[in-house]
Amino acid sequence: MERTLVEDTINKIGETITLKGWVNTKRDHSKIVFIDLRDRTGLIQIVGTGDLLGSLKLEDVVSIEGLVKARPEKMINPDLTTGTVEIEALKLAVLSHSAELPIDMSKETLEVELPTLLDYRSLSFRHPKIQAIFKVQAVVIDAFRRALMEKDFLEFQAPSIINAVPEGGSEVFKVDYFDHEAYLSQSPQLYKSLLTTAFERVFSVNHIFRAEPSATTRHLTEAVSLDAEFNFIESVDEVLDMEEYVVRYIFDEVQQHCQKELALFNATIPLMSEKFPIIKLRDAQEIIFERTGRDCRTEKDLAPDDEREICAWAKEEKGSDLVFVSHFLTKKKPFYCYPDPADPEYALSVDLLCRGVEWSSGGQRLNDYETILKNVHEWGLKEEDVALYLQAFKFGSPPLGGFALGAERITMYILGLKNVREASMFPRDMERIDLRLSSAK
Ligand code: AMO
Repeated sequence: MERTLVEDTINKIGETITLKGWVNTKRDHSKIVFIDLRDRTGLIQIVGTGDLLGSLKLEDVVSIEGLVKARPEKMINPDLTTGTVEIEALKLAVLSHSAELPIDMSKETLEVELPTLLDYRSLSFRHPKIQAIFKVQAVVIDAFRRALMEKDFLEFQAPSIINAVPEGGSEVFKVDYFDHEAYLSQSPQLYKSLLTTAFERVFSVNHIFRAEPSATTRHLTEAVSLDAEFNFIESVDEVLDMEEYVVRYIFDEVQQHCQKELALFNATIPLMSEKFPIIKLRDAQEIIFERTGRDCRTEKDLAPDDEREICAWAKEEKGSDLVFVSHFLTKKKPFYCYPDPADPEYALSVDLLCRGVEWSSGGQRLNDYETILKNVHEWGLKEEDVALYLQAFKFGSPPLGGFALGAERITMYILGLKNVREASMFPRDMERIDLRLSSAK
């Protein structure tokens, strides 16, 4: 008999159907046994005799033929999409046996510490709440793509092995590349910018690698970056408008397609005012000083506490969970950033913060070949390392800008997860490349 999916059972009352899936939970009353069967579309209650279902173990894979019955009014389970029906099991075939489970998968929330959850990643993926995280993430990434395709952007594939370090400094992984030294890409920045000189509008969904020796709840060593870049801009405002459009598009899609998933986490879409507020770094620092007495006015960047504070301010004063912070010190930003002509010590670079953390960086980029070349030297880079980039700007290059959003951070802060590792299927950090490095020694 053809397979029926769990979510379709509610329309098949009175029919005999075949369901296939995993035994998610089991309540054994000896003569009568209840199981919740799980497939990719959800959970459904199956009831059968002890003789038929009694020997089943959790995570066994089964094919069950059964009769779909409407549940009596008082037995309806409002927490289950299939809560109006149950299946009376008639026939059972076990397709695959599961070994005894090392973690209890039957709870609504997995009650294990994060390291254990990651140690048993193949299993934890089967838990409805963990699946919800990656459903939301898939919708976020898909929405990012579609938002930009609707604006005529072309998707490109960025290389992961690169010869230069565009974002500056220390946090790179070196690669032994035949007889040469290469790096894992920190960002597709130089590629997306140079591509605009041919395609005008480009975006990519790609992995970035950061050898940050810090074990925070917000940093991975490999993350998914949602990058966009475009040219013929009149000013940096166009970049911010584009980013705001993309973020709103993402939220709309999550709101539309992830109701069930948001409910599982008791999560809501971030609060948005009519226009995302924008504030200069220095003004943000003044506000933080006024609100908390903490003096960060000489700092080059916002510390985590400052980010939280300025988000609290934006929410209270502007009715927005999102806030753009602009004008970081030019000298502290990468060589390609565009200094504000009115105040060149500060760059037209802009971070987007939401719910207390940075979700993206972006801004206007230099497009004048001579200025870029001058900066390459001033920033201590080797001309030959960025030769391809320079070439693009030598031969005609309109004003440009762009931004990059972190896919894991968006997922984490939409759902209110405590650790960014929960929002990465296979998180890499200082202590883990699938297996725990400390125990692998
Ligand atoms: P930046 O370095 O700020 O900007 O990165 C952009 C966004 O990517 C995410 N992100 C990370 N997420 C998890 N773990 C990490 N280690 C990590 N590093 C970055 C964050 C961050 O805001 N070239 C610029 C972008 C641009 O200007 O277009 C860049 O790389 O959400």
